[in-house]
Amino acid sequence: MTSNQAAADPTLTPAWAELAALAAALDGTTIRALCEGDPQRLDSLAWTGAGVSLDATRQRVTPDVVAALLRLAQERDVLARRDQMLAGGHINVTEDRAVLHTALRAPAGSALVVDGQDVSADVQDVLARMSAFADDVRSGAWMGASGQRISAVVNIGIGGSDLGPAMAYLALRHFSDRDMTFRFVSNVDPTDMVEALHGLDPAETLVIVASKTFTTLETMSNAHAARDWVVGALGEDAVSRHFVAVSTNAELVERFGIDTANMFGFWDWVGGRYSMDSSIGLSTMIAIGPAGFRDLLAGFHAMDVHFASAPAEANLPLLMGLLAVWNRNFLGIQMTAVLPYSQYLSRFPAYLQQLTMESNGKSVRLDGAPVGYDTGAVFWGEPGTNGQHSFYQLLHQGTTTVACDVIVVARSDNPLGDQQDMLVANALAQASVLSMGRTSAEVAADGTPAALVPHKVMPGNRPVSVIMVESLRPHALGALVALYEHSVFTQGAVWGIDSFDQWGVELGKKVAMGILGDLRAGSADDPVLDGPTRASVERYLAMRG
Ligand code: G6Q
Repeated sequence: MTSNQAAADPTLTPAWAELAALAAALDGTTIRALCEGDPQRLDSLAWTGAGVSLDATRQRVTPDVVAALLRLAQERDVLARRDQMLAGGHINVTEDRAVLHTALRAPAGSALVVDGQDVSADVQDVLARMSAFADDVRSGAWMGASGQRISAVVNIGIGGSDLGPAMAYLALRHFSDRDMTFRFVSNVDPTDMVEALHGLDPAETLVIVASKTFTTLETMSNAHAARDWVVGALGEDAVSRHFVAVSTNAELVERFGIDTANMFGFWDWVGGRYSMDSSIGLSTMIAIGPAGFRDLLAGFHAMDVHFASAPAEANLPLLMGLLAVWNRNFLGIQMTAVLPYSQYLSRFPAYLQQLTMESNGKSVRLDGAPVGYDTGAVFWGEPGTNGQHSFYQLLHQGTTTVACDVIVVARSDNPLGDQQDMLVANALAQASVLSMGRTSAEVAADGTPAALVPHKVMPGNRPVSVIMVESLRPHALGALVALYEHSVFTQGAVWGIDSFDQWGVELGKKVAMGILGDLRAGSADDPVLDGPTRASVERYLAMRG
């Protein structure tokens, strides 16, 4: 083994071998047995940081496992890599870029110079412009072309330019201006656009075209459709009053007809899925106001500071990421269900799907060699209690073990009788049943007929983390998102992969453009089409008529 191999391959570290041995020794030991056997567990497996509490007592781990995971982090230089990221090192190796979403929420005067550029001054400059604009829209000082106040904002973007703003708008709706309507259009399916514009008055609508590149097929098609809608009603001159852009591409923004004075920039060191706190969050800022947005940024920053400075053994994102590595690589768990017990967080699982799977769904290491171990898990989920009445059956009794993140918001912004207690009772009940289960003896002791006993046994032993925040004010949402961001970073650093590129999504886009040419020509003769695709094109052309 060369030292390069050892540096690239986590399985060659002593801690990896130690963890494998610990996993073998724990085989057959249930979470319930671990909890019953260690009354101190609560003290050693629950942590708090930046207002977020992470309770890992229901994970299938012992304090020894956590200690070995921390050694793995050390042997993998995770914290050194974290410091490199925070200092603007080009840790996105395949794109040769810095990864600096943390700079987006650093307080003014943070004095970070990267690649010769004063990053913090740039960030504050854009934030100030966004704030002035958001205030103008909210106060009515910014008017549409016919002098009417803006009452609706339509954000057009996709992927990282949609999921964050759409998730955040729902999550922070309680803090939003209720006199305004916010809609989010992402899909190239024309239905998305048509339904989003339904009932809106172009004279009172502001369209935000959110696209880092300003070339994305879906976004540009939808932006042109919205442009036609506005121009059809108000004339060509209305474009500059009804469209603003969030982009890094001034040239294309201008060509679209948007005044670059109304363009809010960001930088190539902000990855799409890490951009909800950049100017991509303009719709969020208009919805909750600049002060609310600053509170959101402060929450992100509080978790950044925690990640940067808390000791490893009490560092939430580090520990959460390491537990994910344990579940994935040593317990062989392939999926994580995100189960927010908060209706406001109903799009949070979708948001996390991109953050986690686009970041860590990789199968080559930084040095280009194939990984010989599992990387990113599948993330999915739905808010509780709804999920309980649908897919939880599989979580409880299916043959696939799914790790669960149960997210609890302690205080409701909408108290209604004791419904909040009902909600939290359900969250904690699920966390308990998933992890502790119910044995056949316990089921039988309830007087269950013998034939039914095996059907009612709950195997338990599903690893569960309970993540709790006091309330869902913007600060808490920021801290929660940053927790997952840094957990994703930690996993990627252990695995030695590039968590910040996304080459796997490129080829499909290119192939689609080729097929689009065929569909426009109405022909399936293209020799580059593979057999099944040619047949599907023919079937589609016949059905389309
Ligand atoms: C995220 C990805 C991707 C991106 C979209 C939209 O990390 O890069 O989801 O955000 O493809 O790209 P544009 O903002 O350039 O339109």
